[in-house]
Amino acid sequence: MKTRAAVAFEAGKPLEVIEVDLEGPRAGEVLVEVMATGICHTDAFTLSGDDPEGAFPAILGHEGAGIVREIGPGVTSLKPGDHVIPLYTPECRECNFCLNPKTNLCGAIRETQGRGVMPDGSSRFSLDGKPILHYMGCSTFSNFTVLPEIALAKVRDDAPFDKICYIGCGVTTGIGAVVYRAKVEAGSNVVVFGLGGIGLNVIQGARMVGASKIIGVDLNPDKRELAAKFGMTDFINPAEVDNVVEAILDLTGGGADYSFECIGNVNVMRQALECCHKGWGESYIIGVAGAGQEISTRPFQLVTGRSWHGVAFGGARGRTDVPTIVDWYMDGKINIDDLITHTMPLAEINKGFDLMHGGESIRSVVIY
Ligand code: NAD
Ligand code: DAO
Ligand code: ZN
Repeated sequence: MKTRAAVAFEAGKPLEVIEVDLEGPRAGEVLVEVMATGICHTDAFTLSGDDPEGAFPAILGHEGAGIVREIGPGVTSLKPGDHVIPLYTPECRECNFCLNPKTNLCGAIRETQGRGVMPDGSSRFSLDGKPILHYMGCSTFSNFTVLPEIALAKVRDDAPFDKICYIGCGVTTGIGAVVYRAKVEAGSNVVVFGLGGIGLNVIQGARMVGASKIIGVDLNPDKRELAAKFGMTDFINPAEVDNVVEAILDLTGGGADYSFECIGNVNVMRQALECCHKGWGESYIIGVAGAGQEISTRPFQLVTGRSWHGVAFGGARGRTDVPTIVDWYMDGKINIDDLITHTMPLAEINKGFDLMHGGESIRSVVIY
């Protein structure tokens, strides 16, 4: 079939919205009509050429929601008409990662997904007979896409696509880090570095579990108002204090129970560890640092009971946990609407990237 898609032909160039060829689903695969997709920093990172795994031409996009239109042989858990959210972190429920309760990183299709192809090693997208690569196993910047069955979460069919697409990455990454990975207890002190599309979701996750103090740290004072609406109780602008770590130790009476780095800055990662309470404070790295960068601290920080962790996709097991997060949204337990600051048709997708680079949007969503 033909489908309209925004194709990344080259690093550093705008996407081109054109018609491409899409082969139907093979065994274990599913054809999905994408109804809406968010535009995330990771798409921009790959498009910039800085992503060591980035390859071109490719159809980017990994934060979508849509409807199953056709299933390939052997697919048993989905049928045409089902509403789904694509998962860049799949859940096969059989590999040694999925069988270990300590992780949400499924290993079943990791190698081919990283190369931009389906599990059988080939691409379903092409133009003039030449393959176009998939991206993060999702390629939601195409109106129709093909995914493995294990990379789709089936969700309720009364949830709006233009909001729940954000659960495909940002919402789950932030809220999940609090709920599934750190398992923050009610009454905890939480510090969130970076109040963007991820950090604001960490904040609302912390509020949801009943954290008592939720401190937001951001260089941009304009983030204060929105973060307060999502549950932030205190704000620190690093440019206005002598020492961020000291300021947090003072505010918390000794340090954070939990901290989350949501920027991708290795210097801030160190601050996030060192603002933790001696004896028990836990720091979680969510931000993705540039290729080749390294973190450092004095080992005595760890000897004295602080611990350093990282988390991908909020520690969520997509097929199991994503439907629950959709329920939280539909039940009014979490706010997505106020984070979606801009919407646009596919033809204007490059505008969404410009808004992100200009710091003007939290999330732009393309509605097909
Ligand atoms: P964003 O740009 O919307 O937000 C970053 C915020 O950090 C901005 O508000 C900015 O003002 C602030 N900031 C920048 N430098 C700062 C500093 N030195 N001190 C304090 N504040 C500072 O980004 P986002 O979409 O929220 O993404 C955050 C990070 O999370 C990115 O690195 C992204 O790649 C990563 N990410 C990780 C996962 C995962 O699973 N681990 C998933 C999605 C995104
Ligand atoms: O299993 O080795 C692996 C890779 C898992 C991918 C997790 C990616 C998380 C961070 C990237 C940002 C996502 C938008
Ligand atoms: Zn698995």
